[in-house]
Amino acid sequence: MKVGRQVRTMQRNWIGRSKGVELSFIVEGASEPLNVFTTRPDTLLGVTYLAVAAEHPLALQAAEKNTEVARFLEACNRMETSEAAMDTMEKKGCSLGITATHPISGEQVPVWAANFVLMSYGTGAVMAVPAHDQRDYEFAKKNNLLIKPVIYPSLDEDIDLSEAAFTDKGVLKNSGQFDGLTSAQAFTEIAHFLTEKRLGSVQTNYRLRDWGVSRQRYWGAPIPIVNCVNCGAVAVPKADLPVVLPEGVELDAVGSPLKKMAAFYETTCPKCGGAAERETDTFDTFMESSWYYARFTSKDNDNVMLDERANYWLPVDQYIGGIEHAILHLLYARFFHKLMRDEGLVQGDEPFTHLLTQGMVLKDGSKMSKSKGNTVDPEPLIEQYGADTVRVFTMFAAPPDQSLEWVDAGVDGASRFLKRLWRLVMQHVEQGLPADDPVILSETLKTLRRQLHQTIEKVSDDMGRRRTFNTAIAAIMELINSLYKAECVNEAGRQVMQEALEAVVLMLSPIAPHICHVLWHELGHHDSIIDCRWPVVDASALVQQTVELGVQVNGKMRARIKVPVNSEKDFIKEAALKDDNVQRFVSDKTVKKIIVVPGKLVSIVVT
Ligand code: ANZ
Ligand code: ZN
Repeated sequence: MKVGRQVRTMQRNWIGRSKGVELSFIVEGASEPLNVFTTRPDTLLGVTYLAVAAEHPLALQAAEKNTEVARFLEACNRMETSEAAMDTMEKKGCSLGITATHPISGEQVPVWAANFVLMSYGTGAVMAVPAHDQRDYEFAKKNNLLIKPVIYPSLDEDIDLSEAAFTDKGVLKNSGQFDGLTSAQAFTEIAHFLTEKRLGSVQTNYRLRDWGVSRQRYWGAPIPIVNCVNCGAVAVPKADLPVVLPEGVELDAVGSPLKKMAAFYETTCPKCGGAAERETDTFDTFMESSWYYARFTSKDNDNVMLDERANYWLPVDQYIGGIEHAILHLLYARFFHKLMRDEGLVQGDEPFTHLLTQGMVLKDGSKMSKSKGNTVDPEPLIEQYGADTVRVFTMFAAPPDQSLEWVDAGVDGASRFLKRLWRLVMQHVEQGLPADDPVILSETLKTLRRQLHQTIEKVSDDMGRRRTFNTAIAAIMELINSLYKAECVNEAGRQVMQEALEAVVLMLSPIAPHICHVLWHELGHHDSIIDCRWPVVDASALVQQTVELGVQVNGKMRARIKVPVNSEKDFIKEAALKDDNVQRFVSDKTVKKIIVVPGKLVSIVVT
């Protein structure tokens, strides 16, 4: 899956928008009805019990009178309640000894407490439909609870509930007035029925929890709020901003040291002037990392968060980060950007245009990490080979979105490559720079020039669009091989060599800036390479001037000839017959027929 789509899916799941119905079951003797949230109101007539979270008020109430319930809740308190843990742990429960009235059938259904119900989602209670929900099914089997099927693939098909629940949508049965409706129709009809009876309503729930942005820590941006007993939370007036944290703080104690620094927190209320306290919590670091990219555009402005430069630069063209940021950081940054948009600080809807999630650097197959002590410090390598070499090596080792196995020996290869380029430039400039008088290029030089411009085309695409720097470097390496082999002795040859070396140095300069800067000057320039334009593809150089054709005599390949593109057929026939090797097979025979397959083949038939 493309990363962009993958990240969007992860964010969508994280937000977890879910449309369902919230409905009430009346509990005999309880002051409040028991509310549940369901995404499958079509299964309502299949409800055979209700399950509440261990922290649910009904469970707590039952525990007061029932020691078994109390013990169960106690055990639940000790369990991990992360959703991941919930999925795999054993489903346990305990009857609360009470029943609730089914809103449609009027039947009494037992109420249980269960460890798989989250207090923090929906209403903290579920209507259990063991015939159509696998979790409810397992729980019902284990606790001998009723399983009542109400959804079937069609009216004349049966379902098999001996092994598992039937979780697909389908057609309703055993559901009284709703029999025969499809699941989708029943969603609407049952929601309507419950709304009319004031027993329920359509609800949209989100898995996403509120983002608590404050932390009880010293490090972090101060929250510019003053807490006043009379006025509540009051914003620090603009004139008093920024609130600056005290320095020289002792960080050894538990809890925030700010709470112990009266000099920091004792203040007066901006509203009523009474004694008040400054907020001692600071912002979560995610808070600032959610908009730093925007602040970069206006970093020297002390009066506002962002000025008009933000709209000039934003959105960020290319954002790079690890996949571990797919959800929290990237989602918060998007929220924050929309907040800034609504406040009129930025114009666009999204902070980043493209996302590249970089791979990991591996050493001996495992992730480099400080705790494992298997990290490589690039400093000694930079010391030994220079930063350019280390950069070429890293960029060449793998495409940026894949993991890279760090092999020290690879640095040597990168070093040899740069030295090769260095020698090629030096050999060339030793003979003085070529003049730029007009010249006629031989076929060989035209071919070389074609490879040069094909390389510019490929490298531009690899770097600019595909972001595969490794294949860009590989293409430059191939070009350098060809330049070594080429005999560029005459004026025309030296001009092509000059053009090629300039392009190579320009293309390599983002990756090996130092050496390229020097080579650029060696090639006769006085400006800085960093200010120079990227090389441009000469479309006319890409046109293949000659084409190679195979020549067969009586079906056997005997030669390959080169002819100018768009040659006349007669010219091609003549060229084929003139070839030395072809002559050996035709000279003493009679040519019966010559067939030319344009761009491919000449076939000669002799007897
Ligand atoms: C009855 C039912 C029948 C359900 C059926 C599903 C299938 P999403 O899509 O994630 O929103 N549920 C509701 N609140 C819960 C809680 N606090 N803890 C654990 N589970 C809870 O899931 C909604 C479904 O998850 C709800 O729909 C409910 O089970 C359960 F054939 O209700 B359903
Ligand atoms: Zn006040």
